[in-house]
Amino acid sequence: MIRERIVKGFEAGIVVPHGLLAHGRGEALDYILGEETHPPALEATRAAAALLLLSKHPVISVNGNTAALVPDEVVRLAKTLNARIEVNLFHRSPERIRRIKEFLEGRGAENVLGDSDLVEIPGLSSQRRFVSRNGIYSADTVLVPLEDGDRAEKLVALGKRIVAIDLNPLSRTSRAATISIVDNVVRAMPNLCRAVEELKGYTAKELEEIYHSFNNEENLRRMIELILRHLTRLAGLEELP
Ligand code: PTJ
Repeated sequence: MIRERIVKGFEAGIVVPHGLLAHGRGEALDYILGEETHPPALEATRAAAALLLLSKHPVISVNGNTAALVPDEVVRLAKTLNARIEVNLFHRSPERIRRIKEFLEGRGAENVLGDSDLVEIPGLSSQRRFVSRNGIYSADTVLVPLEDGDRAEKLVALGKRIVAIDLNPLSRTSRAATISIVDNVVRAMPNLCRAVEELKGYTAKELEEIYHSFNNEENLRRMIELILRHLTRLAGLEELP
C-alpha cells in the first residue's frame, strides 16, 4: 500500500524518479530495523513534539515523497501547531511546486508556501536554497522529513533548530539535525501528531524539560546499536553484551 502511494505520486507528477530510488533505500533500511518503531525513535518523537510546541514560528518543509506518503498528517500537524507548510524541493520546478501545493490544499492545507516571495539560503548550491521569506527563512524550527544532507547543515548554521525524519541514522541530515527521528515517515508522522496533541496542555517548563533531556548523538548511537542487535539475532549469532 505504501509503495502504491509513492507510485501514484510519481504518476501524478508529485514524486520524481529520484524519489522512487530514495524510497527503495528507505525500504531496505526499514527492513533492517524490523519495520517497527523503536523506543529511541519514540523518545525523539516526544522531544520533537516538545520543541515544536515551544517554537514561535515552526515550519513543515514538504518534498515530493512526503506529500505522496503522509499528506493528511502534514495537514493535521500544521493545524495542531498552527505551523506553516512550505513546499521545498531538491528537484525544483514551478509545475511540481504547483501540483504539490494543490494536492495538499485538496487535503485541507491552507496558505501553503513555496512559490512566491523567495529568498536564497547562503552557501547552498542545490535548488533547495530557494525558501519562502515568511516560511523557512524566518522559521525558528523546521521539520524536514526525508531530506538530502546539505540543507539541514546550512539551516542549523543559520541558528535554526531542525527536526529530521530519516530512516538512515548515518545520513548527514540525521547527524546535523537537532532531533532525528529514525523511523519510517509513515509511522513517524502519525506518532508526531499524537505526541503534539498529548503535550499541547503542558507548561513551557515541562516542555523545556522534555526537550533538554534529549541528546541526538546518544539517540542515534542507540539506533545503530539496535540495528546491530537485530542483525545479530537474524544471523543466529551470539547476542551482543
Ligand atoms: O521531492 P524532491 O525533489 O525534494 O526530492 C526528494 C528526494 C527524496 C528525492 C531528495 O530529497 C533526495 O534525493 O533525498 P536523499 O538524499 O535520497 O535522502 C532521502 C533519505 O530519506 C535517505 O536517507 C532515505 O534512506 C530516507 N528515506 C527514504 N524513504 C523514507 C526515508 N526516511 C523515512 N521514511 C521513508 N519512507
